[in-house]
Amino acid sequence: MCSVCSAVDQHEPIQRIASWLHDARSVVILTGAGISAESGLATFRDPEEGLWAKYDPMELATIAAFNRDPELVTRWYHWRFTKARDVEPNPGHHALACLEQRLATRDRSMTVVTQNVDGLHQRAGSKRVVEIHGTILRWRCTKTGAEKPLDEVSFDVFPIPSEHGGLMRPCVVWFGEMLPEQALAETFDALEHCDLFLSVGTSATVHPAASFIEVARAVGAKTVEINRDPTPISEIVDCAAHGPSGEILPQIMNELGQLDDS
Ligand code: BV8
Repeated sequence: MCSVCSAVDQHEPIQRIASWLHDARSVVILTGAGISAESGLATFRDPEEGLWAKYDPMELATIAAFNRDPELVTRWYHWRFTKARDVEPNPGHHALACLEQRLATRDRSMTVVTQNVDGLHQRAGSKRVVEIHGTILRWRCTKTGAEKPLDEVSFDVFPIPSEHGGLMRPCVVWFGEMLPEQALAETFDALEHCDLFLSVGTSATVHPAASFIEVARAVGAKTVEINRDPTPISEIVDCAAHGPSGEILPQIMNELGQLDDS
């Protein structure tokens, strides 16, 4: 593993990651809540001020919590999507959208596999985004599974009755629920063909997403972590850059531009 960004030379990992992106033919980028932190959205593990400070997201993001207190869980998601709608993608999101465009013009592929449900990658312009934990921007009936976009759901009463005698719930994957088959299939297809894997803004603790790096390593891909704090994969990646993704990703893109010009 190369020296960690904060340890030796802040610039060395940036240069190395940029050179790997310059030569890569198929890139998979796994993102987590950390990439949205600089947009002002709370992560799962950083304490949240205010109303939700007394709740543990790991407890609320479960089918058991919804069945036990559908009003509380519905209000939590209403609060989360209201915040997600009020914020903007940050330079980290935009850097990944630019990277996807740059690779596409060179007939190379890139897939963003996101654990986030906030839709910020798509708002930044990323085209190939796999939402492996679903999205807060679509809701469905618990009885029929019929889905609706957020702006067709009425939030006048909590919990929200569906037209079919059930309740409306967000189209997210709760702990203890299976990930969407299509999303998993697309993810494993991208992983099995990648030669470069980046883990960005995730604590690498939730499965099966936390094990995706092993699939990339098994096919010989180089692996990179860009995260504020060290995680369980920091010691196994080929290169780690620790710091804010909203700063590191644009720096990598600048370095990549210089390689293109050289
Ligand atoms: C499954 C959607 C098969 C909802 C999420 C017992 C029973 C059942 C399952 C399990 C079990 N034990 C273990 C499991 C598996 C379980 C799991 O992994 N649990 C963990 C807690 C051990 N997984 C599941 O249940 C999955 N399904 O396994 O199905 C199954 C089914 C039944 C029975 C057995 C197996 C479903 C997992 C998906 C859950 N849904 N989200 C919602 O969003 O509300 S998970 C949710 O939490 C996020 O999507 C994300 O994945 C996770 C949080 O992780 P991160 O995104 O990494 O966020 P976090 O806050 O942790 O870290 C942020 C990082 O950013 C930090 O490292 C920080 O340093 C960094 N950072 C902060 N700021 C910045 C930054 N980095 C860069 N720049 C910055 N500025």
